[in-house]
Amino acid sequence: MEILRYNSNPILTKADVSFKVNSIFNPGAVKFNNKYILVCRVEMPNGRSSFIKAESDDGYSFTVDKKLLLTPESHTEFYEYVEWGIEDPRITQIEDKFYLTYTGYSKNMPLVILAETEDFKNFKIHGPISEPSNKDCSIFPEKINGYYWKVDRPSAESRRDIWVSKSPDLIHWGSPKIVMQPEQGTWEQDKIGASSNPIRTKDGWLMLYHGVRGFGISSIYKLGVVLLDINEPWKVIGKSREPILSPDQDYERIGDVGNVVFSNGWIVEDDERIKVYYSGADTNICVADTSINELIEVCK
Ligand code: BMA
Repeated sequence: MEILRYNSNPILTKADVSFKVNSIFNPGAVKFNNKYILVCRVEMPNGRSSFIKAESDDGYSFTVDKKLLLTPESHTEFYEYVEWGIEDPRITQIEDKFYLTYTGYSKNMPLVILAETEDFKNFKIHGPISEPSNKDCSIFPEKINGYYWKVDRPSAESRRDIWVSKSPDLIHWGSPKIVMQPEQGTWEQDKIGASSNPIRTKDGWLMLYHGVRGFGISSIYKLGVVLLDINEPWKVIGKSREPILSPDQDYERIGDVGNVVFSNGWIVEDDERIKVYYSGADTNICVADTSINELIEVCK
């Protein structure tokens, strides 16, 4: 099963940004006040990334803000952890607040930064919630057994596995547990990482992840999906045996980093259909359609 690409992809490119950027890609996604909100990564001409907001009434046609939303410089007291850029935000709503987890990149290596907002205008930046190297972090949308939980992807030696950990306050994290490691001899054999925020379904937590396999001098990034136990989120109930999206179209094959489909956000509609926001070749923003049921079926 492959999720269904929108026929007017890509929906955003650097031509939609009112000032000079190298690329716009890897957005976090959420619905707020009946609008579709994307917090997009823009790579600036100097090669460092910031975030910009794009808004839409229908989830396909987006208008990009005229100015940046968050920059390394917004991180005053945490600047030394983001000096080389902020990348790949995931957004989770818990009650009235939106929590952004993203990569802070600097000479101190990539690590996870947490920020919160209620209006996508004012942000409270909490700073690093992991040590380096760590990426691909997303927070579960509700407490499990009295704790907040996050999924992330620490790097140790040559290992690139998905882990969960828990927190009483979203700031202090502990009790790490491994969730899954790349399956050798397959499309995901070199590294995996959480893509979307996990969503609650009747069968478990549903989450997109990306898998990478190196070929010669390049790596191919594809998307898979996994179902985690509702009460013990480190337990995998099932996962897709084949990717649900692989680079195939020119806008996924050709760009700054070719042969990449990468997602860090999706939006679930009231009828349980899902818009998966993703980027082709680290260069643009695309959308694809699927549903909770279809994704659960491929995990079983
Ligand atoms: C990952 C991250 C993503 C990027 C992907 C493919 O390690 O850096 O931002 O989309 O590689 O290049």
